[in-house]
Amino acid sequence: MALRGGARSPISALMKRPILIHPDPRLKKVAAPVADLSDARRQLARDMLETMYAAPGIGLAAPQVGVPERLIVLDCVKEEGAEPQPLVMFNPEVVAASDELNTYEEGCLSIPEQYADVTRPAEVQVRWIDESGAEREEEFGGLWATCVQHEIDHLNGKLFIDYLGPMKRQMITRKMVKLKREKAKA
Ligand code: K1U
Ligand code: ZN
Repeated sequence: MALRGGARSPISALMKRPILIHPDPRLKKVAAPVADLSDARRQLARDMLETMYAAPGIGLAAPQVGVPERLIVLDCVKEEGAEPQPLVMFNPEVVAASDELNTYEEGCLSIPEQYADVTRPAEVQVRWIDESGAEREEEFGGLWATCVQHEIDHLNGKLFIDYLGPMKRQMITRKMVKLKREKAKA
């Protein structure tokens, strides 16, 4: 008899996953390309969206939940009551970037409560595989462009603080070490 909601059922509950906090060696590794879209990977993508919305955040990359694979999720719709626009991207890559730059005050769910200005291309063309296995390509601007670049950086072991000077980066890292020590004690 098939077990409803059991281990082999496609119906499984969404699970919020713990987010790794910097410094952590798993956040510094280059993630591996995704070779095939298994049910487990689709479930991971749904869990990541659940984790991102709950945080709350506008993006999340698989290495942030301890999975070293090239998968990101994002939804940059911030207005209260607006229709959500979740995007799931397997193996995302920037195929073109504008010369025009944009500076945005970035945050990171792996570096809580720290923000800094980062300058990146204002528009990017991104190619990825969606959750149905189809190849997609789209141009992003504004916050979407900033966020998708921030998330792809996570897949390459790069954090937004790597764009800052050594003094500022070290100061933020020390704060995070202290935060993790306090969390471990609590
Ligand atoms: O990758 C992450 O750590 C998520 C990060 C994405 C991001 C934020 C800002 C610029 C670029 C990329 C976040 O979502 S931090 C939280 C955040 O920015 C936010 C949270 C609630 C509402 C609006 C924004
Ligand atoms: Zn981040």
